[in-house]
Amino acid sequence: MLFFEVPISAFRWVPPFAQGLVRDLRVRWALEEAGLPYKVRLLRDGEKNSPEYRALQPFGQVPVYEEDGLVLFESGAILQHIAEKSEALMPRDAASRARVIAWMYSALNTVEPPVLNVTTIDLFNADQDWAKMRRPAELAKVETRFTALNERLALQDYLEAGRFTAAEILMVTVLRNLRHCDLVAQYPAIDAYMKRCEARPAFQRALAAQMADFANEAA
Ligand SMILES: N[C@@H](CCC(=O)N[C@@H](CS)C(=O)NCC(=O)O)C(=O)O
Repeated sequence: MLFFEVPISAFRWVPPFAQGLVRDLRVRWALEEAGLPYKVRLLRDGEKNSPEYRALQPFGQVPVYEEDGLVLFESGAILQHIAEKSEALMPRDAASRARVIAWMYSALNTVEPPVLNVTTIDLFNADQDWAKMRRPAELAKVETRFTALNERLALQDYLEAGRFTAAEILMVTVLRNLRHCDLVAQYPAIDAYMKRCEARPAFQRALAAQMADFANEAA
């Protein structure tokens, strides 16, 4: 059990389209679910590219998680580490645990790439000719994944172990990247799953904390 506040890194401010999506949200949510205290190291402009920060996160990204001499980057790895500490996020049974980890990879490796391709087109390149031509194919890839995920979630409330786990945090934060469009709403089981997970008090606290940091900076 951790009795001290672990530092995590986050951006001091991002534009509104990214607020509520930045990946430190995953870590905040996991720590909230686990009941572990944390404090946030808010990066100043340009600080992500400083040698000091690059020593912690080689790509200059957020989040970084620090705990008693251990420095971790990659939100998936951080979540797995936190989940190993807390049964709230990971079942103890070895087979279930392995399958939760499989779903964590699946969120990051199978679902997130096509989702981000559509998001990148919609949010940054919507006016470009290449984006208009490319979008239907990228959308089709998301639809293929969502059809399968929807079938699974029509049978069960959670991805694995019959309960909320760290896999939900990754899957839901991936799905949130599509909040600018109605794609998730077209898949009733995914939509209900997302709402079920986002209704959790731990998520609400994590989201409010991230948004409060941006609001403080803007004030
Ligand atoms: N795979 C990394 C991705 C981290 C990432 O892309 N973070 C974004 C914020 S959500 C970032 O720091 N972007 C700034 C940059 O890449 O320079 C993870 O999951 O931690």
